[in-house]
Amino acid sequence: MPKRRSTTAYVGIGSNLGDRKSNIEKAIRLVELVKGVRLKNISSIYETDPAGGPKQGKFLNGVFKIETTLNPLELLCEFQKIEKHLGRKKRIKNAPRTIDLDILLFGSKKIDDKKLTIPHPRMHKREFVLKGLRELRQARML
Ligand code: PH2
Ligand code: MG
Ligand code: MG
Repeated sequence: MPKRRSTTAYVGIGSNLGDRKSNIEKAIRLVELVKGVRLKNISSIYETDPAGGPKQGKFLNGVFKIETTLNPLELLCEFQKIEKHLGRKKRIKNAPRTIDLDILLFGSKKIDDKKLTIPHPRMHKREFVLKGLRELRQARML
């Protein structure tokens, strides 16, 4: 089989239901097990006020960097499996969630699909995402 090219992608991770820290740790471990995904670096995890949606608890949020040979929809599918495995039930917009894995950037790709928009349409407005991305970029220069 021909070798697939690998792409650098950045992913937002968040939790505001149950044991948030444990949910994030478990999700990261599951991401590391996905074939075709290599975890490169993780930002600090921040506690953040919920943006939008109904009244709900604070989030823990972070950003991580991967190299992947999957395409964006394959990656989305793997992340949805992990979200489901960790007990995420409803797919209601902005509802509280045990775990949320959002593809923020996928190489320099722009995607506007029913299932997936890249760059993530709200990433520029979310300070915790920008902070995490900045942190990962700085780490790369050390
Ligand atoms: N995610 C949302 C909606 N609101 N607020 C914070 N602080 N962190 C999130 O990850 C978040 C949110 C929808 O995915
Ligand atoms: Mg999200
Ligand atoms: Mg999501």
